[in-house]
Amino acid sequence: MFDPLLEELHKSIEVRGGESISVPQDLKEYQSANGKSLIRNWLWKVPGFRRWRVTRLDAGNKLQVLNSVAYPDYVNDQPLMGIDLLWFGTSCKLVAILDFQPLHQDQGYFDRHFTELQVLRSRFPEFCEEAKMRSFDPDQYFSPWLLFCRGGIDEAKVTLPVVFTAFLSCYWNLNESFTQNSSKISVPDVKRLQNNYDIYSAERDPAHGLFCSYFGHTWTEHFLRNFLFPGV
Ligand code: BLA
Repeated sequence: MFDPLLEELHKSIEVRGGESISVPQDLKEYQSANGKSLIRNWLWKVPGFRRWRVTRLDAGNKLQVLNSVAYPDYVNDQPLMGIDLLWFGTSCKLVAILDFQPLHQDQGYFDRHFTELQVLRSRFPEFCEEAKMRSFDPDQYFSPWLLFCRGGIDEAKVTLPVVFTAFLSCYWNLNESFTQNSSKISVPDVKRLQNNYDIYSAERDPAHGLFCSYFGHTWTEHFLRNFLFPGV
């Protein structure tokens, strides 16, 4: 389901000078004991970013996932880029979340970094669902303009590809607008806030149980600590 989007993401990273970093074999690709689920992970070193991770989970008809987080360099206080796309094939349900994940919730920060995302969101009413969150707190590391859709096949096949391209382009524009003087949060504070994102996300991650059931507790802990949230 998400392979064309995965390819688009990787191409857009490569075009901007991204270089793939080697991932340890047991994290790069790992199969569930019953052979029905495969998880693949990529790491990129992209100019302007200290880390960019990408995950693709293929659990057949049950579940397809594309997940990615980009962490800007510590000299840059811009939001992280977060993407979580899930397709539950048996019930034909899409859950898609794309956001510029803010380090702070204050108005000045939003004014500096979220003008374009605000405009983008207004173009896609299907992705303007109110963020009713069960695991996360919408006021921590999510923006008021996150693109959130709980939909079906039409949203997955027709709207999502358009939203995805526009969203990526909007995030690249933001990153390209960065100049040495534009960051208002100090380097140690950006570092602390980015690491807190990892700590917060590791505690709340709604996929934890799912990973344990597919890949076992030991591998899941290794994956969370060493790949998804190394700042923990
Ligand atoms: C929800 N994400 C979910 C859910 C699952 C995953 C199973 C619950 C689905 C549902 O609510 O119906 C799955 N998350 C994953 C998987 C990975 C993962 C497989 O991280 C693999 C790496 N989540 C993110 C990022 C964002 C994010 C970067 O990892 C930000 C864009 C958002 N996921 C997010 C939100 C929800 C969610 C907001 C709804 C959670 C809630 O209801 O509180």
